[in-house]
Amino acid sequence: MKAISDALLYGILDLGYVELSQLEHVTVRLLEGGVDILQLRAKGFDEEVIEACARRVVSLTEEAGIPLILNDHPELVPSMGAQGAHVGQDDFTVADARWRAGRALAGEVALPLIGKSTHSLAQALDAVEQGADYIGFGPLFSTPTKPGRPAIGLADIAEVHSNVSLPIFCIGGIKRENLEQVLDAGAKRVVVVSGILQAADISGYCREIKAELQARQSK
Ligand code: TZP
Ligand code: MG
Repeated sequence: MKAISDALLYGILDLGYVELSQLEHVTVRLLEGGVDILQLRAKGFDEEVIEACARRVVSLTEEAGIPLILNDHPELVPSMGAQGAHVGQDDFTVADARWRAGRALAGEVALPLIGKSTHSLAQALDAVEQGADYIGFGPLFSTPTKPGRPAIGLADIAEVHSNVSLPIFCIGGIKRENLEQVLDAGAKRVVVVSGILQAADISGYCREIKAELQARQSK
């Protein structure tokens, strides 16, 4: 299983953009495109639907050797065979999410990954204190994927990277067209949702972003 420290491109299977009937098809395209970690994000869907979706996707991510993260539902992590959960500022604390996600199944000790959304340097430092495994940092740009959440801009990206040694995934309105600007501001890893999911060629779009992230890393 790929380590979070090796992840550059974080993909999200967001049911706001992906039809339920297309779940496997889109997952395969994302995996072909080289996403290093995949989150299932199903805002407003019932737990039963989320469970059913996770079941459909987990064998694909497992085969690709990348972690599957559930948005908002840490308690489903063990039964779904997912690798972790992602929580927002208004959700569970990291410790609570970890406890819910880590309940042992049949005597096995699970080691869930817990990610936290952060919208400022102060929140990023707090997520470190809370023991998060990685953070999301954004939204850099305003985005219809996260309505009502104001853009934080690019100015704090360098500072958060100087002060936080956890993997930091910049997020929010990132597209192929503005990736260079985001990387110039100091980002190393990104989450791209609508840019990827609305692309005509999902795997090609991912591959281009991944290549740019890798090229920067080796500079
Ligand atoms: N959290 C902060 S911005 C965002 C989330 C979930 C949405 C990012 O989506 P997109 O479509 O890449 O702007
Ligand atoms: Mg949440």
